[in-house]
Amino acid sequence: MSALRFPENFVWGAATAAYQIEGAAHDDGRGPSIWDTFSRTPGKVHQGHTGDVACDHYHRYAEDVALMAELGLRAYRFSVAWPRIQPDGSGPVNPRGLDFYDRLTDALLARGIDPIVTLYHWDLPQTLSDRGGWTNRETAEHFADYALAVHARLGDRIRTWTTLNEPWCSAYLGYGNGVHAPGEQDPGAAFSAVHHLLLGHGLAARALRSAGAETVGITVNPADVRPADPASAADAAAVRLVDGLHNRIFLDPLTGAGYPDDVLEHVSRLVAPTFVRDGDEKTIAAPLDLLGVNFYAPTYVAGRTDGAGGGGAYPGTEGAVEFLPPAGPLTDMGWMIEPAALTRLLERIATDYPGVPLMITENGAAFPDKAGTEHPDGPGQVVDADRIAYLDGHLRAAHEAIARGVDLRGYLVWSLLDNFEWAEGYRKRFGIVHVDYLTQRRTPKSSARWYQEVISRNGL
Ligand code: IFM
Repeated sequence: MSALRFPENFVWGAATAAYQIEGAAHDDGRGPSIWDTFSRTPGKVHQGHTGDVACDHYHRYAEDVALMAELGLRAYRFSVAWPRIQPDGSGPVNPRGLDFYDRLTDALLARGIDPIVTLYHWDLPQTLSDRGGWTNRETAEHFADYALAVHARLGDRIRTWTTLNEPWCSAYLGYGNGVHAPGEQDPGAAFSAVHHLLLGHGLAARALRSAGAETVGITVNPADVRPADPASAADAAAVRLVDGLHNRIFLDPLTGAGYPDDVLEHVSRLVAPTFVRDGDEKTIAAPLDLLGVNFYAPTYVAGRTDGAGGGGAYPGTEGAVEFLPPAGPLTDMGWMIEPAALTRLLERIATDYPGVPLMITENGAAFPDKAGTEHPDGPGQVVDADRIAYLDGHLRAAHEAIARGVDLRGYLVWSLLDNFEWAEGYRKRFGIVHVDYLTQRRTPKSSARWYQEVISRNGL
């Protein structure tokens, strides 16, 4: 295959999230989050794994930043743990929590790595959850205060701020099917959470911009929703419904179009959307400098009229929509590998929501690679050809989107390190760097060395 070069100044980096790597769950005044509670609830997380220690990044950040520099990363996307900054989610700011991100930011900048901050990657302070979490409008207001507190400390050094990571997951998995914290199963709560997450984004984005933030954005995980049978009208209707509940419910209001009528009608069948107040849609439509896109796999659906569809995580689709079992080669998550879906998705976003620069803020794959004390591929080696193939395919797909005119600014691999994969615990490994959880030893996998080459060549 011929060489592919990415645009000059294309941002190459990696991403992680606080609860998944930091550990130090009780250090320096950190308060409890919904993931501390959820992971301690029997049956919720694989083998009762928790983020108490994780990759111990809180104590090993300097070593990890050195590794990033060795790999040539130009950017590093990390999230700030709200409960470190405000242990109860509101009120006094904990300076020792901010100190950690201050040290991390300085370490990154000293190595020429651009920090990209995510303010919320799912670790809601437990106290706020006890008051309703994202179903309570006050959480959105507290989120803006918290964003300002972080900006007040780091705003002199951090250029790129993203508010939420994947609000779809927070709302539908957290409050809809309950597979994520806080584990509620209530369709009305899921939609109320969607709205308050978006409102929190809008309030925080406005506050950050007034405080002088240079680049303000949000990260979503939009779906490339495809029909099982392209000729079927029922399947087309299922695509439209799932697209509405996954993509348009977020992207339309974020870009100023307000909630789509068909989506509001669907929501109204499950809950009266009284949580949407006058002026909210305007707040949510705060100008976006960057839209982060997290992508892993496409979604294939079929329309059912016999009430036999599973409905998946989408409230109100039970019986009417069947989510097809993933086909073809799968990752260790059981997710399909179809890079062309990424090109389609990026093109679609660029077409339907023009004018917003895009960045792939997560893309990667879990594979059960082994190292160290387990089954070494050789001394100090973790050979992960399957991950390289996945990343190579998706980078080619991203390049194709750029060639078709999409304004794609960068690519951040998920993830730098193997880490706590939420309900799956530590059994799923997404890292380009292997973590031995017994010793905390880091071993760059072959994919890390491959990625290092990609970055140095600015292409494939
Ligand atoms: O690990 C997660 C991450 O926290 C959010 N996006 C998807 C990843 C893989 O499931």
